[in-house]
Amino acid sequence: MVPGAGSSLAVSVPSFATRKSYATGKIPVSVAIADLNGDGKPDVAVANEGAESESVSVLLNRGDGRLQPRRDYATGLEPSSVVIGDLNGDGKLDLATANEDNHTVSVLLNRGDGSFRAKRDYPAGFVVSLAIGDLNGDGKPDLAGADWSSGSVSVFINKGDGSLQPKHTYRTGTETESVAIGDLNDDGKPDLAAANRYAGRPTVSVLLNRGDGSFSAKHDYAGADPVWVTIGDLNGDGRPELAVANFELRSVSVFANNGDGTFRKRRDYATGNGTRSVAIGDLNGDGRPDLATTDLEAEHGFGTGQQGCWLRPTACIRNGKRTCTARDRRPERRRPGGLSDGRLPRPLYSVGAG
Ligand SMILES: [Ca+2]
Ligand SMILES: [Ca+2]
Ligand SMILES: [Ca+2]
Ligand SMILES: [Ca+2]
Repeated sequence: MVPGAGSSLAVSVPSFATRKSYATGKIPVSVAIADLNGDGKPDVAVANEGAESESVSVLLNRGDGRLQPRRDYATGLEPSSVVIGDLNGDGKLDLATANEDNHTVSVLLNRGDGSFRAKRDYPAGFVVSLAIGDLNGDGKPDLAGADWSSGSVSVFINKGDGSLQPKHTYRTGTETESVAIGDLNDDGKPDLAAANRYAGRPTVSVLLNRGDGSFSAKHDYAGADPVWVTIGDLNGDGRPELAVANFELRSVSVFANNGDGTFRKRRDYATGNGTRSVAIGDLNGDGRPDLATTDLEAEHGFGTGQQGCWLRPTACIRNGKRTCTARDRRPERRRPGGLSDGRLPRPLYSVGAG
């Protein structure tokens, strides 16, 4: 709260109505929100990685905040991440997914009414999450993918018509889980940040844009247990920070920007257990950005080889003082506690920073 001092900002403690659930496909793991049919109301796209029904569910807004029943569109196998952007420049927002199982990116172009044409697939490597942004400054959004198995970020430049050039790969660290796009050194060109989880050397990599959508060699910062990175100005100096979720350490790290795209040592803030993703937004309307995390609570222990876990979303809101609310514990999803190859379970949901 900021009483007095001439403040006229309307400030309220954030609160949320009881959830309303809508059916998606099997194992919905990633969600993105934007106006897909051009009626001015935000719609929802969800990646469903459930076996034999891999798809994106599109749920159009009825206009009153409720959503229409889903319509599903086939993607590649095991889509773990969905992003939205106008890839072919027709003014209608399109979809792209990263597909872990057959190592592709699927692009689905909007027919113009919020329905989508059949996918087109591009070879991608083992990309586990995607970010979207215009990396080469031609006005058409491009894609960046975190490649877990090769420890790199793959950049897919848009040819302009929604088809993608072959990927360019940039070395990051080991076990790259997440990538984010934002202008980190204030030259007007979007840069990349990547979270590299490998326990032997957890790092956050920063790669600056050379200006043409190619990237300079990485600069690494020591991370804690980095599995997700997002970019946003947290201290109001106009230069974006990095906010990083630490899966097993119940924390998020904030790396403050020195102003030139280099970053200070991280500062860690406590969250819930199994923090899988983090987003930035002004949750209470005071004009200052807050952080929200998804925390997957491991009842039977990730990495122990035991079966089953319960996921409990919690919201940790930080804005001067901290409030944490834990919603009712409920079994959401069961899957092996540790994936056989050591990778993490995907997030229950992820939230774009807008
Ligand atoms: Ca809409
Ligand atoms: Ca389009
Ligand atoms: Ca571009
Ligand atoms: Ca830049």
